[in-house]
Order: sequence, then C-alpha cells, then structure tokens
Amino acid sequence: MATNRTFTMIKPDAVKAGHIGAILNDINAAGFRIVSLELKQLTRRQAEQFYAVHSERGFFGELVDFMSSGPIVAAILEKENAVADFRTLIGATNPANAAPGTLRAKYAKSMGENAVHGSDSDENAKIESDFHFATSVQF
Ligand code: 3AN
Repeated sequence: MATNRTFTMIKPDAVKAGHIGAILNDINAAGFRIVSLELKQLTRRQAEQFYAVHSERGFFGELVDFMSSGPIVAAILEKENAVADFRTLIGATNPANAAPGTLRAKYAKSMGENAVHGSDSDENAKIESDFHFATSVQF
C-alpha cells in the first residue's frame, strides 16, 4: 500500500479538555507523520461548508454550533493506508461503541462531541486538506 494522506481535526471538546498533546502523541505513536498542523477557530460559515454533506440531518445546527464554538487543531497526516488506519485509530462515531484504546474511547464525551475527525475516503481527505490548508504551506 502506497504512503498516503488523511485529514484530521481535534475538535473543540478535546481542545478545551486539554487533550491536544496526548492526542498528537497517540497519532505519532500509531505511525502517522504530521505534515501540516494549525490551531484555528472555524467561523459558523466555515463549519457549515465543511459539513455541507450533513446539511439535511437533524443534528446539523448542533454540529455547526459545536464545531465553531472554540479552537480546533487541523492536521494532515501521512502513513501507509492513512485513511483506513486513521479511522481505525479514532474508533466509532459514538464513543460508547468505540473500541478500547481508540481516540474516541479515550477522549470523546458523546456522539456530537466526539473529540476527533478523520476523513472517510482518499477523495475527501484531499478536499478537506485543501479546505483548511489551501493558503498555507503543505510539506
Ligand atoms: P464520522 O465523524 O465518524 O465519520 P459522520 O460523518 O457520520 O461520523 O458524522 C460527522 C459528525 O457529525 C460526527 N463526527 C459527529 O460529530 C456528528 N454526528 C454524527 N451523528 C450525530 C448524531 N446522531 N448526533 C449528533 N452529532 C452527530
């Protein structure tokens, strides 16, 4: 499997709880190389754009409010089989169902406030990386 990339965000709940360092350490320990990294706060408009695919879902307003409620860490990660391996590392969307040792099992509070985002395909990894890092350097 060729080395490739995925996109992640450490969400406002995990940033507020002081988990940035621990989560980045877990990501490195799982074999991912951080190739871009930024602490930033999304505007409501940016959160709406990022999650546009969910705009018809009942939780969309809550999701946009939450994702723009405080700082996040956005990052591009590189590893063999990055997208699938990172989805395994973060665990199920609902932390109650996330396997022990996964990032959501360790750091997430609820289905909505679930600590970490990970792209679900190579195509979305590219779109999401460009959304956040189009105007800054990608190594
Ligand atoms: P994942 O992030 O595991 O790919 P998606 O793509 O189904 O999950 O959902 C995107 C985000 O929307 C989730 N990370 C979560 O924050 C939020 N979300 C998903 N389902 C719900 C729900 N039933 N209630 C509240 N928020 C949700």
